Amino acid sequence: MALLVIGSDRAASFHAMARSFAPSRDVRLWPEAGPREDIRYALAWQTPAGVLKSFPNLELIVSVGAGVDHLFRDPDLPANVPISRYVDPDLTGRMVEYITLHTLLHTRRMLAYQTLQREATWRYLPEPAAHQVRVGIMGLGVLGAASAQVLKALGYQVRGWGRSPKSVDGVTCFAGEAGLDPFLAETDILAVLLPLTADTRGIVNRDLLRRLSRQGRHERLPGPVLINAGRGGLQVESDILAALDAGELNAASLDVFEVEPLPSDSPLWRHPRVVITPHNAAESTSESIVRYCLRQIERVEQGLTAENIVDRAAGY
Ligand code: NDP
Ligand code: OXD
Repeated sequence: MALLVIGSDRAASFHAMARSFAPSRDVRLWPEAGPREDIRYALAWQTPAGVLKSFPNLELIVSVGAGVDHLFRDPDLPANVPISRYVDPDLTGRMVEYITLHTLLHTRRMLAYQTLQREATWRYLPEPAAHQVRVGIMGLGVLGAASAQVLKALGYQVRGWGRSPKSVDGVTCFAGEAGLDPFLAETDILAVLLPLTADTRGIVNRDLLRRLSRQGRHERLPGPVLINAGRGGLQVESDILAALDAGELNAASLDVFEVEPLPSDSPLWRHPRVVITPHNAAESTSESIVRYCLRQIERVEQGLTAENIVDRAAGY
């Protein structure tokens, strides 16, 4: 009944913590897996292709991340083993902070104030009140819905878009292909919290950015803003740069990139209206991840289903 920790740069620390939190449990660290048939559970992130399939008694994969696109890169990912993705209030809270911080940063014109500060210029800039700004959240799941509630409490007009119809208190909800255009047309600040799947890859492209609201382009909010904390594969970076330079997009806060770490020669680093963070919008602590994993294993051993099971067909 061993747990294997595999495929994360924090694997050694997960392994040590799991052993200390559950001293009676057999916890192994890849590649020291021991006899393959012993492995029942895996705590995994970017696993080498084909390895998980080689454990004949694997019963549960726990994803180190809330997103599971990294696991699906393995073409031999065992099809019949459930995947529990990491969902935790600590991670959710951090993402809510990130989305709120960057929404406020752009509506309160902080990039422009930083430029004025560098020039020692004392000047008032027109700023919209929260109630004048429409924030559209693409991906109204665990993280999107929690962010929506806090933005709503700050007074923003909040819209959300997802795959299936939703009802979220105080949020105007749109769904599916048919809902995308009306959603974008009412969005001044687009916050992207989608998973990366076959359907969402490259969705944040020039065409989509052009469909954002044009009403937001008045002196208090000079143009639409993009915040992406979902996955880099959702965005087309050359299109974001072109949209910024063409005035179709006023600014962007990006936490995730097509290639990570973001290469030092990417023009995004030096763009005056782009804020870059190194994929840490919602850092997940090792302790929370390990405790989550052990909880899921306990559930399985009690005959319960693990929580937050990934829908294989949908890819998230
Ligand atoms: P959830 O699975 O709870 O929510 C995903 C949302 O996206 C759902 O509302 C879902 O719709 C919607 N969605 C999925 N596919 C489509 C589609 N094709 N069209 C429209 N909507 C779609 O995920 P979380 O909120 O927990 O996490 C979202 C993502 O955030 C993760 O997948 C991960 O990539 C990223 N992330 C980034 C972090 C960072 O530090 N930058 C940290 C943690 C996560 P529906 O409601 O209908 O299912
Ligand atoms: C995640 C992440 O998916 O950190 O949890 O990106």
